[in-house]
Formats: sequence, structure tokens, C-alpha cells
Amino acid sequence: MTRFLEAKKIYEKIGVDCDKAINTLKNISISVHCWQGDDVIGFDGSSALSGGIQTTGNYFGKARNKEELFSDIRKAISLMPGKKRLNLHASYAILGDDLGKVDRDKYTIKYFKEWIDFAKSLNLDGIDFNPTFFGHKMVKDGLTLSSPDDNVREFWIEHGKRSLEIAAELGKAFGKPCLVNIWIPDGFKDVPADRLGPRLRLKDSLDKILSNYDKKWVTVAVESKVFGIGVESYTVGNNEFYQNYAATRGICCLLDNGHYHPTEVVSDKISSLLAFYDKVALHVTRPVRWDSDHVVLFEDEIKEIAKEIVRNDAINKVIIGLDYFDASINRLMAWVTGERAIEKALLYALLLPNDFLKKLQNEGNFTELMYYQEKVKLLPFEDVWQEYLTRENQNDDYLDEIKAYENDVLRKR
Ligand code: RNT
Ligand code: ZN
Repeated sequence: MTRFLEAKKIYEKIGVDCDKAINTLKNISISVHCWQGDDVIGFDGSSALSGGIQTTGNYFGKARNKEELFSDIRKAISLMPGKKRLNLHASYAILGDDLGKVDRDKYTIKYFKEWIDFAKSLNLDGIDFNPTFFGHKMVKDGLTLSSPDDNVREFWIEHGKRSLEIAAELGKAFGKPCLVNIWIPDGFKDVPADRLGPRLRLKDSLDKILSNYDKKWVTVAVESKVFGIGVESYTVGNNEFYQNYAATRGICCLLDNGHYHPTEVVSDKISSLLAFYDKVALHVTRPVRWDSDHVVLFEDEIKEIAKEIVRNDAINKVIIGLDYFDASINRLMAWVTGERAIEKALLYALLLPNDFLKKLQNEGNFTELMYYQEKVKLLPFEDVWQEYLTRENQNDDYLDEIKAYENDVLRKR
């Protein structure tokens, strides 16, 4: 008997159907971020990251232009099992002759047409979109939408509006809503003298951006953060600000699991939001001390996040996106390993006897609950994972594939 068939029997004993789990997993769409390929630089003139986010390392072979990034994404996606969308930042506009002439407050769908064709050529399930409020000269004193300078705010409000227009076209192009996630870097290194002013200005700017957009094709989320590098003391868009903003404006929250205090966990926040919102968006990442953006690995918190999605019947409510950037290792290896880690976590969660465990909790049978929660950790998960990969025409040898690509392509850059 194959290892999978044996594993299937073992899972059956605790009431879990492995085929059902695999079939569910292959339809969960993961939004793959374009920005892992070039250290979040983009195509529209920026040369450095700013706003509390940073890539470290200078592993060779980084994508330097559209052709290289397309090639790298194509390769990385080919090694990722499951259904995928593409997550684009506005800074990846393909401006052509308009480079240096047309700024972010004037972007239109025409600068993203090639991305649509590219995503379609890869059979992706859609494109998500992010206005880029960083890496630009109109970030003044670290502020964008919360700036006291009217011109600065006005520029970024226009960028936000353009982004929603572009997103509506992206949504239509794939026949499903495009997620627009708003993250701004605004904050202060040291103790501010006025905490309320910037927040009131942010609230007003967001209201202006959202005053008119196509709700059929665009889903809007706001992403909070606790602090960033160089913005340690105060973040304008913190968790409380955005949760209240989203609740009162009928939009959704995006939880980035690197954006909270180290003992706070996103896995515990998902259900709180599900109690009030139809949709919750995620940025899946891995925080390490002060960094919020390490490559996702198959670790406890990612499993716990996946459990919350699966056991609360929230697969169609939670919009999953990836968000990490590592320049110290092969960038494709980072991309693929992170995507596979969330896929693994979802499969792991789908292979748990969730109803049975819930029942034990509701009966107050915490003794057995502990016993079973501990027991399920060692079930033959790997055999089911391998079977999933086989059915997705994948295998575990992506190291060799990436090494070959490194030698044939990256080394020559
Ligand atoms: C930054 C946020 C944000 C960015 C991307 C590039 O801390 O997590 O989501 O990482 O928009
Ligand atoms: Zn994020």
C-alpha cells in the first residue's frame, strides 16, 4: 500500500477525509506578492525602500526590470501548488515612454495592461492591487495621507483614487473583485507632540479616496501596524484606528501577522473580526523580533491562523495574501517556500477533526481535548502533502529546479 493510502486509513479513524481536504485546498486562492522579486523597488523610479520597511541582504540575481521580474514570477509560480492570484503594487506600473513624465496621481489601467496579459498567460485567478505610498519624493517627513501639508495629502489622495479606478478594471478583467489594500508608512521615530491631528487627517483623506469607487469590482482593506524601523514611537494607522475606520465605513481590515506586539497573535484576532465583518484580509508573513517580513515557514502560528480559517468555515471570507521580502537568499526560493508554507498550514488545518474537537470543548471535556489536540500533531501529514503535490503536478524537488534557474538565468544578470 502506498504511504498515502495508509495515511488515509489513519485519518479515517479520526473521522477525517483526506481526499476532501485535498480538493478543498486546491481551490483556496493565495495572492502571490510581486514584490519579493526585486526587493520592493518597483518600476517607477524608486531606488530605495522607505517607511519602516527594509530588505536586507544582496543575494545576486535580483530582477532589474519587467522582463526579469516576469521571468522570475513565471518560474516561481510554476513551483507553487494550488490556486493563485497576483498581488501588484502601483509602483510596478509599466510606464514605457511616460516614465518620469506621469506620476502616481495620474496612473491608469493602461500601465497595468501587460500585467493582466501576463497573469492570464499564467492562468492566475485574478490580480489584487495596492496603492504605493512609499519610495517616492512626495513622502514628506515620513508622512503621506496624514501630512499637515495640503499638497502632500492631495497628491496621495489622488493616488488612492487612481488605484481604486485601476482596481475596478482589474476586477472586471478577471470577473472577480480586486482587493485593494491601503497601507501607509506614516509615523514618527520619537514621541509626538500631537497624536490626534495626524489621525484626523488620515481619516479625512481616506474618506476622500473612498468617496466614489466601484463596489462591485473592488474590495477595500486597510492595514494597520504597530511600528516600523525608524518609526518606532507612533504609527498613525494603528490597529484601533483602522478597526474603527473599517467598521464605520463598511470596508474590511487586513491583518498582517507581523504588525502586532510580539505576544499578540493574528490567529486570535480573526474570529473577533469574523464576528462583525463579512470579509477579513490577511498578509501572511513571519515576524522575527523587530522585523515583520521574514519568509513564511510551516510554524505554529501559521498553523493556528490556518485553523481559524478552516474551522470557522471562513475559506470564502478570508482573503489570503503573502507579504515577505528576503534579499539574503535566492529570491525564488523565498517566494516558493513561503507559498508552500501557507499551503501546508491550510492542509494541516483541513486534516484536523475540527467538529469533534469543538464538541469536546463545548462539552467541557478539556481532558480529552488536550489528549486529541496533542495526538493529531503527529498524524502522517507528510504523506497527504506529498499526494497533494503529486495531484498538482508538483514535487518536493524544487531546490534542484531553483538551482538550475539560478545557474541558467540569475547568475548571468
Ligand atoms: C508594510 C506592510 C505592507 C508592505 C507591502 C509592500 O509593513 O506590511 O503590506 O509590506 O505593501
Ligand atoms: Zn503587509
